[in-house]
Amino acid sequence: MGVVNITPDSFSDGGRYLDPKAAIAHGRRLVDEGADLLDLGAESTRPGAPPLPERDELARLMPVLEGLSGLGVPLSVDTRKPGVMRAALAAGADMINDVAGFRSRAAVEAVAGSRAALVVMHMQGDPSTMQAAPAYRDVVAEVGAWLLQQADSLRTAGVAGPRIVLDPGIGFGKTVEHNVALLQALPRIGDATGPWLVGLSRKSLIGALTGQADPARRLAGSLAGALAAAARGAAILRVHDVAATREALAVWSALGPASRAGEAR
Ligand code: HH2
Repeated sequence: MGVVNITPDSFSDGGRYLDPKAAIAHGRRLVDEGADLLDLGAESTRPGAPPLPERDELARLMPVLEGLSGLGVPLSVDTRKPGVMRAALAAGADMINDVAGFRSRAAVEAVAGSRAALVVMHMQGDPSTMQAAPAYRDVVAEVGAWLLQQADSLRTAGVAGPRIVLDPGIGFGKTVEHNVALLQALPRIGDATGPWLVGLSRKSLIGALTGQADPARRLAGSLAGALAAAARGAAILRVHDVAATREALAVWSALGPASRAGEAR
């Protein structure tokens, strides 16, 4: 999943693709590089980000969603707002990615009657305060239970199970230790077994593990993280650097995990 941030303030590429033409060109480039789907986001959810009015989010998103339709890959829309979900679905979005995990009744109602895939992501709190003091008794059990509860409420509203994708929400109300515990628990987080989307590309987790302060220079760490997530069964990797991730995955999958190499002997 290639990331297209149509924002002035995203943590790693804010401002580069705010112009719709630049965002559309970037989306096309990511598909040329091998993205299987694109995730379009018009509101930054970086720690401390202020909320964006719905009309501003729509004004950024819709020209890019329209400009990238017909490209031959599914389009995901990263939004927390029911009104944006409805408009995106009406314009043909194939997936709705809600970093708030469809917490509100209005969000569930906005998507239930569609045929789109739905990403349920876990976040403790909201972006303006989530990194202030994240706390859990047992992060793996709590995140897993919350994701299953949200998936249940979508199913109760009529969403077929195979439409639902789960995401532990790396960096969303979590310390480095919380993020590591969740990634190490994959492919099973508590009682939840996926399918999993993992987004760790360029995040502060990678900065903390490598000492690399500049998000734009966290490629090597992000690739290692992507391979670790793939090895643990992630179905979708949400990444900024599609070509490099494709190359890393090609080598990793040709060489195979140790257990498969053992079987072949
Ligand atoms: N991470 C970000 C945004 N959306 N969606 C899912 N499902 N999972 C993630 O891990 C995830 C996400 C943050 O990354 P980015 O879009 O690059 O930054 P920003 O929120 O500053 O625009």
